[in-house]
Amino acid sequence: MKILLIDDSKIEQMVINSFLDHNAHELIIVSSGEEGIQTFLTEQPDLILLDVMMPGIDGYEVAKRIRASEEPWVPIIFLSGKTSPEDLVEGINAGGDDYLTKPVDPLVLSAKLQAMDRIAKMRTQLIDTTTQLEQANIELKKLSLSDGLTGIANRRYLDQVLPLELTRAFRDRLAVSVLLIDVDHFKKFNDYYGHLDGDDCLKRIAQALSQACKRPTDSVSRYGGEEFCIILPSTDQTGAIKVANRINHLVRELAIPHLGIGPEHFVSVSVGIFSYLAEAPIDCSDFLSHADQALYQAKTAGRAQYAI
Ligand code: GH3
Ligand code: MG
Ligand code: MG
Ligand code: MG
Repeated sequence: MKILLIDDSKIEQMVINSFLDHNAHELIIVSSGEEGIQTFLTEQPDLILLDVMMPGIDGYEVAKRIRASEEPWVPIIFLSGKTSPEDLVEGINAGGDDYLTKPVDPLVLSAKLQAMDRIAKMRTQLIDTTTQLEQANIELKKLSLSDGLTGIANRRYLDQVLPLELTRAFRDRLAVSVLLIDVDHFKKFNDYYGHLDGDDCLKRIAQALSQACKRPTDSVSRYGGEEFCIILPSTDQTGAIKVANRINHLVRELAIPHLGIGPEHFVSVSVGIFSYLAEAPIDCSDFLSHADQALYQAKTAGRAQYAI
């Protein structure tokens, strides 16, 4: 352990120095409270041995200031000539973890150091475990909101985000647009190529959709089997049409053959657009059903296009 001894008495400094097993511990000695706090901050010791009566700020005050600092906890053991129970209580209240009276017995000191070291190690383990758990929780949350096949957000994510976006849009009087995207003749694609190729096709389309969205606030999610949903915050109809055009273009560029609907055919998507102008509150299902009607129009008008 790196031990910081804060004590104004030269004799006490020599005594502690002679007690310590220098193979196991490194000792840093300072003679005042002010210096002690400075050294604590710069050296980051594993343990502090702290005298109470010193010129300048006393040991209690040193302990209080150390505890009030942003630094992580280190054990503080008081070493004091003040021997009453009230002194001990004051030391513990100031943030000390133990209180030994002078003259301190070398065996007692050694045992106390050992005990504090054990506590400090357990604390470190606990912090490590907590950090790992927090990390695992973040991963789990991410997993629970993402689609296993395509890696983009899933329906649960959309269900969480959409109400917030609509509320915010209404509050700030900002437009928000939604695109519903459905793969054309996808049943026939599966029938012709099989489900594995179908899955692969969905992955590539999901990538194209993500690519079509330029703003970090845009969110692409898998809405259902071969249907996707894109929320475009702060975007009016003109902006939404741009994204829809980009989508049709990027999917065409994928050039995934679809011989299930005839020679010379490629996979395409239909897009339904709805733009909400924040004139009145709207709920999620109304918002989406407008886009669904537009999608239906794109389908009946011949697919591979968008409709409003
Ligand atoms: P339309 O152009 O009218 O949209 O025709 P469609 O065949 O795409 O529409 P329909 O909704 O009838 O069929 C969707 C098909 O999508 C049904 C199912 O075979 C396929 N599908 C849905 N989810 C998945 C999936 O996760 N993987 C694969 N491979 N296929 C899926
Ligand atoms: Mg003293
Ligand atoms: Mg469909
Ligand atoms: Mg379809």
